[in-house]
Amino acid sequence: MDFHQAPPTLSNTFLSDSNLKDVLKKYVAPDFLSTIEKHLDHVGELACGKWLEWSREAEARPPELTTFDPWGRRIDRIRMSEGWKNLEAAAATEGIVASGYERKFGDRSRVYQAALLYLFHPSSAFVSCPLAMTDGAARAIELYGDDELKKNAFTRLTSRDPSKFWTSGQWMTEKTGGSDVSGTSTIASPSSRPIDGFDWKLDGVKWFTSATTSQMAMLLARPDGAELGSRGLSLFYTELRDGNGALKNIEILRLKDKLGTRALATAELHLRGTPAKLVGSEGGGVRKISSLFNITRVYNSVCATGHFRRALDLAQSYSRVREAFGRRLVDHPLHAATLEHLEDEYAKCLELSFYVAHLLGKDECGTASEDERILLRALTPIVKLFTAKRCMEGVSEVVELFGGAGYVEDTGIPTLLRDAQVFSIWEGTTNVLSLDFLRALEKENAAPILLKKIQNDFASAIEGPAKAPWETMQSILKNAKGDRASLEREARRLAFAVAEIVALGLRT
Ligand code: MFK
Repeated sequence: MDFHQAPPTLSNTFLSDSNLKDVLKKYVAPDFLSTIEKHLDHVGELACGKWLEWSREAEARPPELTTFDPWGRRIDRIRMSEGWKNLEAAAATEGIVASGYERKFGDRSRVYQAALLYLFHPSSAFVSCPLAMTDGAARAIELYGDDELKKNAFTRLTSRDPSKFWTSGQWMTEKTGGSDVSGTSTIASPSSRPIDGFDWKLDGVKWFTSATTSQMAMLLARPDGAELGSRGLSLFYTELRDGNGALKNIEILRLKDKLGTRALATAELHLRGTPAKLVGSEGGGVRKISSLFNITRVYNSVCATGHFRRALDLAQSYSRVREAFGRRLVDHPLHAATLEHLEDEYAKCLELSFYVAHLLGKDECGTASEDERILLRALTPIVKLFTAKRCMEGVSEVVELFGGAGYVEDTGIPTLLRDAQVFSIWEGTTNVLSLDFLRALEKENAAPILLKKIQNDFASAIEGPAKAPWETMQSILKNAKGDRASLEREARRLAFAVAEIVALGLRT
């Protein structure tokens, strides 16, 4: 008789996730918890139903760029799948960005939002990417925008109404560099004919722009005559299209052919006199846009953790239906131990990302202590780099746990691996973030605060499971005093040691 292997299955991704429920209990008071859980139950159902179908459709129909109409007129139109559009609308309706700004649950609103995002991301075909930038743009406008930006753009970015909801791009990367933006050659000059307050025009090429179908973007450019290097950059706001949907003095040079995130339109853009507004005063562009990328880094962490969870759910499910050597995979001690190890790594990601989301919510609501504000600054690069790497390693292991099936495209497992690779690249690579952690130690004098937090709150962890990373951290900090080059060489080891200590401390 013919043998057919049973596929892995998913059920309500909230109800089946006891880890998520436990971490929520840590941060959310019981009176809020029941309201939040009701919504998450609904979202968990969508994530294994309609959203999953739409995300598959979005993956199967990647964006297509049409550069010219049949008569040779330049149109630069990107066709997105229905699945993608439906997912964007659903994200608005469920308030994935809005929940962070309505602040219905006070300083716990970011924790609630993190739970929504964590459930949404793995069934979103990376609609989570424009959402991250949208949220970051809303935060930058909240901090630096004028009344007009707050009234119009901010309201749209945080809307629950799909017909009003806007997403935002974040254009930093140019050919000269993505990590190092000091060579940015996009020039901003005062416009001789400003329209609707767009009193600057931009000229240059942006080399990587994710979610080019967004309605607006926040970007770095150099006002004509400003100093060279990153200090001469300012933060600008632009709206991409006019009332007829035509791009405003922007040409799409091409869509990127990427390893993963294939449902997401990532483009090279030529700005040719694109109308823009300055956000805040001139200068300080990198500092201002850091308010945006510190949000996207938290999003990246939550999404990487959700992505890891999805891969594990599938591997767990498969281990219960697949038999080999006369037993289910899960009944093989080594297979079970491998899964348990991955569950441990995932649990660290979950602890870290929700802790940082919790600090973010407190910071934004003005309830964070000075120590917590500094911990948020120092741990944002840490949680981003740690979750990205652990997710990628974990998903790679999951591919192997599926055997040959994990290597076959239409099982959907290879997509998980290709997509996981991006988490450690965009929004700061592992090395850039390790150095950003050093920046936080130096600029904010974060080391004593971090050490105090660890010694006070994680004492049993550093005497137990986190003993080794604790010793690593102490020896790096002690040996590198005064020698910048050796500290930089050790920055990555230091960052992972800190991540391990905090994650294990939160778990212990
Ligand atoms: C599913 C989830 C999806 C996630 C969204 C994906 C969207 C993808 C789109 C993209 O990938 S957009 C590109 C993302 N690019 C980056 O993240 C840039 C990575 N490079 C860095 O982070 C570099 O470290 C940096 C560009 C910041 C280096 O710039 P500089 O100008 O050489 O750094 P400098 O001089 O140390 O800092 C300039 C100012 O910014 C200083 O403030 P002051 O002007 O007040 O002195 C710094 O303190 C401040 N700053 C830098 N990083 C900061 C920060 N402030 C707070 N937090 C930070 N992280």
